[in-house]
Amino acid sequence: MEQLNLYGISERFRAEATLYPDYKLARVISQHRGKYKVVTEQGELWAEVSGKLRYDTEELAQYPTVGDCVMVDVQPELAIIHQILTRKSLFLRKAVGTSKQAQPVASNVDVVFLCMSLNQNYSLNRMERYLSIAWDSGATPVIVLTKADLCEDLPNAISQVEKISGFSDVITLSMFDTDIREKFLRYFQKNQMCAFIGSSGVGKSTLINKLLGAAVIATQEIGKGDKGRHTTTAREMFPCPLGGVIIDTPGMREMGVESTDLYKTFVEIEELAQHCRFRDCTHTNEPGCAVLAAIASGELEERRLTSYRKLATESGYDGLSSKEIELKKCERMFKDIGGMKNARRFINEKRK
Ligand SMILES: Nc1nc2c(ncn2[C@@H]2O[C@H](COP(=O)(O)OP(=O)(O)OP(=O)(O)O)[C@@H](O)[C@H]2O)c(=O)[nH]1
Ligand SMILES: [Mg+2]
Ligand SMILES: [Zn+2]
Repeated sequence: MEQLNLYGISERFRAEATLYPDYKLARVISQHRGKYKVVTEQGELWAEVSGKLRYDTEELAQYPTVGDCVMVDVQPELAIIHQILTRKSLFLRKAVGTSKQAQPVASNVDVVFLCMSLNQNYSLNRMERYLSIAWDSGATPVIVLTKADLCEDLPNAISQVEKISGFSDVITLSMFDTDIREKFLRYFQKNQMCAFIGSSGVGKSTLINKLLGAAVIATQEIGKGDKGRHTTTAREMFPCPLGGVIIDTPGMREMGVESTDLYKTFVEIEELAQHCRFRDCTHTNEPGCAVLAAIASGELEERRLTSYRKLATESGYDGLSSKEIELKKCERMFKDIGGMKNARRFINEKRK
């Protein structure tokens, strides 16, 4: 049972699990294109959804996601997921491409840390939008201001944010601080799940590594300046030595905020990207990248990809060059996560 305990399974889930005596309780800790990594009392295993669950499932949102407690049948090399236990919360985002279906991002989150850096990423409007959906999602939002070392007028920046923070706490930090863990201690409790969201490059993974007390997650190389790239490409869950569990998420784009402007301007790249092996493909050096393959075959001009990347950067990964694009991105993100309210209503109906 020890391994599983690290991943914070509350009594409520353990009680529900007893309804399925033929299966073992497990938690989904990461997701890689249709395959899941789950942790059971015996340790980590790859898992797949059972044929029946797949057949019975009409909506993407009903598929397992990071944070889910699931009932599995453990086979020698693989676990088969037969049942998802009732979700406490669910973050949804709209799927990339033509399908309008909402896709689950993370489930059962208690506290969501809304991260914004105190340099180019700073935007009060965006934080207001973050807050409005986070509250709506059922998780408790906490504002995290990163890269304090790069801020020229820190007292002013903080006081501006405090004016819009409402009921949320505001934490200000720099990766060079020595008291980071102390600042977060109160949010990490046994069986509690925390998720970090925010634009790419604001320092989410850097911060999580500090909280974990080790460089567990890869972070952007300092001075690499390639801001269009996402360092974190998959949602992943880590047991936190301070108590509870942490979910790291990739930056804005993965949260369903890819710009419609980009989509319309670079239709052919967006189309090609649907055929990349990895759904978070950055078209830089990934195997099975359809965009790079198209360049190699002459179907797509390299100049086109260069231009696409440049605009992607400008339209919100880190900078704020176009307020309008940023606004749209936020609206989308919040609409997606707002789907949570419906999910909760559905769950409550089901319980009655
Ligand atoms: N100066 C300064 N740089 C920081 C700070 N925190 C993070 N960085 C740097 O910012 C860059 C991005 O950090 P990451 O932790 O990879 O950012 P992320 O939010 O996880 O980005 P994605 O995974 O792409 O969403 C890295 O080069 C970090 O070293 C900070 O407090 N001060
Ligand atoms: Mg990251
Ligand atoms: Zn690609």
